[in-house]
Amino acid sequence: MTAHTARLLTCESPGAVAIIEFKGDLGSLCATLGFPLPEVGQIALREFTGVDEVLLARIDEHRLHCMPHGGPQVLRQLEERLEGVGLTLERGRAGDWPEAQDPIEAAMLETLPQARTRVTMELLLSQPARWSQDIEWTDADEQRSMRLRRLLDPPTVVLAGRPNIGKSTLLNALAGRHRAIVSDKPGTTRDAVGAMLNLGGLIVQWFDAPGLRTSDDPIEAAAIAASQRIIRDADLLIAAADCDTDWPSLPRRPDLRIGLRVDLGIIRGADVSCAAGLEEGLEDVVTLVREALVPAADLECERAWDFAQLRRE
Ligand SMILES: Nc1nc2c(ncn2[C@@H]2O[C@H](COP(=O)(O)OP(=O)(O)O)[C@@H](O)[C@H]2O)c(=O)[nH]1
Ligand SMILES: [Mg+2]
Repeated sequence: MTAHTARLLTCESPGAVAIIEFKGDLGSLCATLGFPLPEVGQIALREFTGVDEVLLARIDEHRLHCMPHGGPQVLRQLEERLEGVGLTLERGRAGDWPEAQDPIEAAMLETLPQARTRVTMELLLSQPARWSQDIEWTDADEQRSMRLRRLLDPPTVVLAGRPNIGKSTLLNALAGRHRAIVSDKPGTTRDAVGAMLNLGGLIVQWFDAPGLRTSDDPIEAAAIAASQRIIRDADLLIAAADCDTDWPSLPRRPDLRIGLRVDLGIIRGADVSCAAGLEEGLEDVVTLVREALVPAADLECERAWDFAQLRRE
């Protein structure tokens, strides 16, 4: 039996400072942990034996906030030290944000660490003010909210087309560095090769993959099966062709068609064309793909975004 509790008020992801709230008989707790208890209203810098220097803020008679650095290593050590004296570090739940004005702000703070781009961060930060207005939710709001979830949960984009038409070159040009294997020999990219790309504020997981084909070689057949799975599960399926090759046959209708190596000739039926090897037309590709997943109109819309399925709770 313990007369105290310890609860992590800050979120799990690494931050500059973490806050742990101690409650209960603080005098005996501090004696056990080996540092003097600050007076009510006092803030003190203390050595948390062998772990870290912490700020202690005595909120009232029975509450003490302990603020170590917020790195995972420090927290782990501190948690072990607390377990050594029979205290379990409880985890905060959404809504436990002491600085939040209301549940929406608490949910926003909880979600903020998932934002990987400035666009997403700014959109999240603007939500509490939007939710504080009278909102009449429409189906359009619901659908926009679902599309905007892609800002928090990177969608997969698959570029499928025959070998040797410049798919990997496009991925490399978009990534701004060499990730995929680029080669003159058809079929060099055996497995689907992926990279995380920032497409104008939207992070996507981009793969290139061959279209439907068969092979007697078991390794090649396994690679084909893997790329078929990626094609099937893609959030956005893009067909690729150049002027000399046909559009690939795919298990479903592609969402977009991109023409590659357009410097060698016009590609009929393409929604957009580029010459990635010459760094030409890349911005048009980025805009069209971003637009297909998260339209600019959704980003510019000033209505509230249900960023954490708050209306279903
Ligand atoms: N002319 C031209 N050649 C390109 C372009 N992009 C790629 N290539 C060349 O096309 C060949 C195949 O490219 P790669 O990206 O490996 O094709 P993948 O098999 O579809 O991934 C390589 O020799 C590239 O240098 C381009 O925009 N124009
Ligand atoms: Mg390739």
